[in-house]
Amino acid sequence: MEELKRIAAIHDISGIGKCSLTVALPVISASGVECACMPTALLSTHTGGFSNFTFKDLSDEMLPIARHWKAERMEFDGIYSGYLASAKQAEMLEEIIDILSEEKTKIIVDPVMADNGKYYSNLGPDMCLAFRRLCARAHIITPNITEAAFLTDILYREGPHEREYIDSLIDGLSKLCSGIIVITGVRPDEEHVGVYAVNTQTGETCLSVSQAKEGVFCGTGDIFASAFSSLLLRGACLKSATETAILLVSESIERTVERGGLRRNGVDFESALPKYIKRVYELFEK
Ligand code: PXL
Repeated sequence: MEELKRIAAIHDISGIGKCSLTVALPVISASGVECACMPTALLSTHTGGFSNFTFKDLSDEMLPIARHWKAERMEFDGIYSGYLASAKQAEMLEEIIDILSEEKTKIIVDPVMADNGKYYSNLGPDMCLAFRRLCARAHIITPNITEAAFLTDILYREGPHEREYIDSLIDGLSKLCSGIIVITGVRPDEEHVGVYAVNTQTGETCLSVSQAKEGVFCGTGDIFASAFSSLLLRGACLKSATETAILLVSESIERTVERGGLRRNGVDFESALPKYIKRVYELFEK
């Protein structure tokens, strides 16, 4: 039987809004991978669409957690980072990677800092500089279009995205990261949205899209990256990992649109998980 893989998920916990650890933990578990949680900050809600949210930086806990895990001889197949409290914390993450990683460990960096052409509240260009350094350590990066544009100093463009624009982002990102680059939120035309993935080592590429829905859906980048990274770690090929992760996101969005609830509360990934788990089962255990 296949050995259980373990990912250290290094994200904030936002109590409300279904993003970061509150989706990484269930999605990584549903993918058949153990999820060890290292919270970077504790918030009452995420920072998009809510005002007066509480925010506690947990930087002081992170190195002691990493040292304890190391002392307990915990091994990690993946270290997957998302939303970080500050640029200083991003520098600390480099030290944490040094403590926790081994030869086999894949480093996954989701440079969470911006969307729709703007930085998230509390974050700015210093975060972008820190993420450029982290991307150099990563085997997999999963920026959205805005983050890809900021990281490469290329002008942000709303969709539809021409092929040359996506190629220029990939070209810029491949100077920062020599592994797998996945750009999310790519709109090849008015009707579709999805991701473009490139393995810079093999040249393999994959565009996976679904029907676009009006508006912004919080947390979908985290759902995608959690599923995609887990599936790749379990040995799925780039195409299967991309398509299976995209289906989880698009089905979560469909349920949310049917329900018609507040967008800032996150998507109904819970209703989409049973079908996702069945697909994961078919990929690996059938
Ligand atoms: O999903 C990205 C994300 C994660 N964590 C926090 C956020 C956001 C996006 O707004 O505010 C706290």
